[in-house]
Amino acid sequence: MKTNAFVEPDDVRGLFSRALSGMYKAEVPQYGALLDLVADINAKVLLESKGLADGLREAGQLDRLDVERHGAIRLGTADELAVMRRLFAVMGMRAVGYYDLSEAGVPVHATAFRPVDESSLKRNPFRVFTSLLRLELIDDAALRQRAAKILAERSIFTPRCLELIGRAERDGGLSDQLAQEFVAQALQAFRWHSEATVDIETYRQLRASHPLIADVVCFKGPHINHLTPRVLDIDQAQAAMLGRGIRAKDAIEGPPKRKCPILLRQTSFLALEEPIRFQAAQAVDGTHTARFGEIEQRGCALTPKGRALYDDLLKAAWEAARDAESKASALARAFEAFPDDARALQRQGLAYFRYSVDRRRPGHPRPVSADASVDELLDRGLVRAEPLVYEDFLPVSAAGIFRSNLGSEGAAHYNVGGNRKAFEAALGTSVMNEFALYEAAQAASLEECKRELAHVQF
Ligand code: OOG
Ligand code: NI
Repeated sequence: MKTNAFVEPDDVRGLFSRALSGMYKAEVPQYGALLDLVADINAKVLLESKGLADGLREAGQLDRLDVERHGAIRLGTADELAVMRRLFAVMGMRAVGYYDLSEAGVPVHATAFRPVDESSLKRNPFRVFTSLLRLELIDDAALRQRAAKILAERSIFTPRCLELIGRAERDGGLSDQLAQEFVAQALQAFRWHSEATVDIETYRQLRASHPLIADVVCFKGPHINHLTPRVLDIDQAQAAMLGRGIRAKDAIEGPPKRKCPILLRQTSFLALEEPIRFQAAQAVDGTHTARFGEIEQRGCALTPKGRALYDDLLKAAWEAARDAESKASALARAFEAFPDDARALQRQGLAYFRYSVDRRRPGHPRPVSADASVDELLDRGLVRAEPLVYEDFLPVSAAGIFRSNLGSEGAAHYNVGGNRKAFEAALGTSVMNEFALYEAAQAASLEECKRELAHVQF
């Protein structure tokens, strides 16, 4: 078979993301309502702010907005994670970043599967926050072994899904028909199961250890637990959610509202209580909460220096705040120390940018030397700088999202720290470094500018 007969991984990802969204809409109607709400707000914001619309269009962000979303799953075993990596690779998604959530009392570590090339991100930046349960954090040895045994007995991928992953790896891609089939089969691993694989007593014991452990261990598969569209104004969205009677989380995670958005701001509505049938001689009914809705606003990616400042200010705000209300004002106060205009962020090396030759200003008499600094190019108006969008996640925010959706039992403390080595051993490869990806994108854009400026006759 010729290579050009294969569907592009970007297109497989597009198909999968659309199919997953359709499935989740059918399973959780509130998600559909949330998509409508976000589409309304985005249309309104774009209409009201021509500057924002132009900026997004130029940065290639406008077209991807309608298809942009992330989801999350929680896996139980190293094998599940290894196969999930291969499944996502068929869709052009790689594991980026390591997130240790144990520090925040959640017994998992995680990565984000996402596209990494600029052209792929522009097409469809679908990402999946993928956690792996750390069974070693269950104190009770008998319960730990029980959980491991239950997990070892399940198989979350259909045999045909495994076959098609192997086929894609062997042949280097999938034909149109096989790609469609792959999407349908892959989807099975993400669907909801209203029947538990355990009896209610086992469920309760695992739940008492940590609600997340019950969520991972007691079901046939790692049901997608939320899908998050990208909104252009999260404060408006939060107000609109409350206005439509959606029980949103009380505070927005991440940085406060700013003129020049950074990183990621997120809010969610609470998990649904869903009827579950438990195993027993005579099936027993109960409930479980796992699935929820979330929206997010994305801002620019920060350098390690910018990120360190963000982490410090967030910590200072938390220490200063006594309750939810004072948290919002403490956050706003703390972040006064974070420059809030693009040029200052650029000059101080706090954020990443994509540089492009500014063709709106004709007539530059002096040639540009190959070693001209970015500042010089910007000051002379030869290049423009667009912030690079943050494509990843924030561990403190993620922990807040986990906590708000797992129920009140989840007040565990683990003092073990992360274990990236074990995570990467399970994954079967090392995770990519997100800073290196932004750095490379920024450097490539600057190189391109210099190449153009060396040739262009103004
Ligand atoms: C994942 C929570 C993390 C986010 O947006 O930070 C996440 C989960 O609850 O499984 O999705
Ligand atoms: Ni999320």
